[in-house]
Amino acid sequence: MAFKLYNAPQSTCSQRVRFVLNAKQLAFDEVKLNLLEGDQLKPDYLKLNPNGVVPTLDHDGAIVTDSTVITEYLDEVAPQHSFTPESPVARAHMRALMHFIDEMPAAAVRVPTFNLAFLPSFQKMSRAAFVAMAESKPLRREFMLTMGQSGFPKADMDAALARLRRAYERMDAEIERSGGPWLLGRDITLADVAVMPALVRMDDLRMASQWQDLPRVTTWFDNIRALPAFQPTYYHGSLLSERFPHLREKAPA
Ligand SMILES: N[C@@H](CCC(=O)N[C@@H](CS)C(=O)NCC(=O)O)C(=O)O
Repeated sequence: MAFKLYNAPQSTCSQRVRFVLNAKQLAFDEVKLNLLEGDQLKPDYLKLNPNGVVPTLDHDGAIVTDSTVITEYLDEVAPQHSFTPESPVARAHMRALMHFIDEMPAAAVRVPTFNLAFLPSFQKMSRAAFVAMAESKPLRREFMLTMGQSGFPKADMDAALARLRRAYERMDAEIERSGGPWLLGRDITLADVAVMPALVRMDDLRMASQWQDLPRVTTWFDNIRALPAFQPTYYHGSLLSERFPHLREKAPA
């Protein structure tokens, strides 16, 4: 089996897929796209992924898109070190959590990410270049235009942080219900992998204090970072603070 992953080092969705590939010890070629330069919007890439986003997996010529779909696909074609529970009820619970994660923390984390990390790059662009870039995005056009070149207003930032907080609380409740240490209990599942990058991102943006009063979540975070697949997934350049020096200079208020 030959795997080629079109992705970006710092992309949270890509990090989910890299984690599963690494945990299953599946060798893969990595094609790194520069998202700020628009590699994901080039015609050849749009033929693979018409959404103009990463990641995209090429498995022996078969193209699979969307990170949660890719991680489920990998668990089907390479069942070693399974991330999917045996029982259909537990599987359904895992998938429901994955939908919640995509709708809540994975979506909300884009607001602090763009405001704190990417905005300075967009502010250097002319208005016309920025609007053209935003309008060329199949999936994120409105998101980019709403952010604009002055960034999301405080109300949007506060709302995103509140949504993230509710996600940490949901994690805490799931771990308490299952008995932990993972969301669904004794074994790590794709739901844990799905939420991992949002917490890594918030930690990187120095906002881990948001879950410090939830010891089940702090233990979960320590546990996932201690797994052997974590380091190869988060190779140097995968954290925004490694890529954008301004993030190292001061912690957000
Ligand atoms: N639901 C998709 C979302 C993919 C997505 O939003 N990818 C981001 C990086 S994490 C991206 O490629 N953004 C490029 C852009 O906004 O132009 C998935 O999970 O694969």
